[in-house]
Amino acid sequence: MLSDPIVALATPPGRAALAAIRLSGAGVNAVASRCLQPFPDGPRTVVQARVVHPVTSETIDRSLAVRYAGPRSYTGEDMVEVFTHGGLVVAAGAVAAFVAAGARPAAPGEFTRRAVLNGKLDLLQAEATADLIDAGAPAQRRQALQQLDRGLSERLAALRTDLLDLEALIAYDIDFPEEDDGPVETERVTRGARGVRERLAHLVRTAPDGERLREGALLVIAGRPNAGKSSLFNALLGRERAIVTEVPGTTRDAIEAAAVLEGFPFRLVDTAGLRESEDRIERLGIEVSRKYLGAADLILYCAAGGDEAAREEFLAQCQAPVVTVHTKADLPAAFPSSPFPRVSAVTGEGLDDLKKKLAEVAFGGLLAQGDLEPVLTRARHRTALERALSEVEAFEAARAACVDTVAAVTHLRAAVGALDELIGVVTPDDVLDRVFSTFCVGK
Ligand SMILES: Nc1nc2c(ncn2[C@@H]2O[C@H](COP(=O)(O)OP(=O)(O)OP(=O)(O)O)[C@@H](O)[C@H]2O)c(=O)[nH]1
Ligand SMILES: [Mg+2]
Repeated sequence: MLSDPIVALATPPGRAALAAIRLSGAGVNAVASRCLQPFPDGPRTVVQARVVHPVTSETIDRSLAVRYAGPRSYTGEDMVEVFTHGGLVVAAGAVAAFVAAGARPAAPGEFTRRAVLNGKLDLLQAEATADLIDAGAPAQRRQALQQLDRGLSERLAALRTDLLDLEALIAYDIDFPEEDDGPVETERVTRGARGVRERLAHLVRTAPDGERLREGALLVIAGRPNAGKSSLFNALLGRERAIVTEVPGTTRDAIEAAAVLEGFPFRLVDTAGLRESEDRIERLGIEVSRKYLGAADLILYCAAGGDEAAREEFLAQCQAPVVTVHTKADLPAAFPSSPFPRVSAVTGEGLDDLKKKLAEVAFGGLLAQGDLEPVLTRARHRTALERALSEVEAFEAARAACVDTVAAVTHLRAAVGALDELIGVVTPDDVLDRVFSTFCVGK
């Protein structure tokens, strides 16, 4: 059943002042009124109510309760929200009472899924809701909020309208060819198609930056043994996560940790120092380093001086952009003539500039366009828009080759279809399943 009454704890279980419980669905008032005394007599009025078990009549907590009448609610259905005391026992007991009264425990993301099905949110906004909750860096929050405010949706809706207009223009041409005023109309179609193609291509180009923003940029710290990689890793992270010793070859395995630098999300990876080694474990570690280097969005190379040849050799193998620094800048022997920025994990010298530099290299595209431009943040977005783009290109090619207009128009239809699926106008169940599978229960 798509609208049966569901219940979930919307806040994490554990010691806290309050817990929020949500119920939604047809007949939810009847269910909730069996547990809430008194039950709010009108929508959007908060009442102080006892939560009572419907079978045992035991009082579980004193709460605040509010109800919403559909469609003016988050899901678009009748809803009830109850704020109980927090902790492990109270909220769970209240949820159990609502279940005993006839509500079903909600699946992850089920509230938001209903909001989408009832037209309260489109699919991009639903994804943005999850991104907002998962945001670990301010830049991720800003991006998610912008998407929730329909930044990307509006951009796509405008593209969709233009595609439909183009189709209408051509349909008119098919229906009334004798009224065709010739080259003017043809030019309008050509211009229209080009405009849509360019805007689609522009959005597709934002995908690498956008996906990196959602997932965090993979920043791999590399260099010779003892160069100070683990020390720099710890300094960027702001805590002692990796072991540091004066023995070259200390780090044997890759260590990954999330960090926010200049407001942007990074996944920092400390690696085993690169050298020829007889030690079997160290060799395995160096193998792991190479795998990470292959996947990196960005590499931070720690040069320790006197290893210029090693650095050149290393750079030749890297695909990702490399930022080089001279480590241990506080030591008197620290290569005063080095061409690279100097940093010290001990004194903190150069660290702020390094963070800025890393954010610039990893997220330069986003920094340049500010927060105002919507970007594609998921593979789902990218594949849909790539499909729309190739259909528009196929339309242009078909027209250039003087293919039958009716046949050419099917490409425009297909492009609209790709956008519809992306926005969630028509969305197959398996797409919805995939989007909502990663949601929190209660959202
Ligand atoms: N004075 C000074 N010493 C440093 C600095 N960074 C690292 N060291 C020292 O250099 C030695 C090696 O540091 P690590 O951070 O373990 O170097 P690593 O590159 O991770 O070494 P491996 O894991 O063996 O490849 C340790 O004795 C650190 O205390 C620095 O900025 N200043
Ligand atoms: Mg190390």
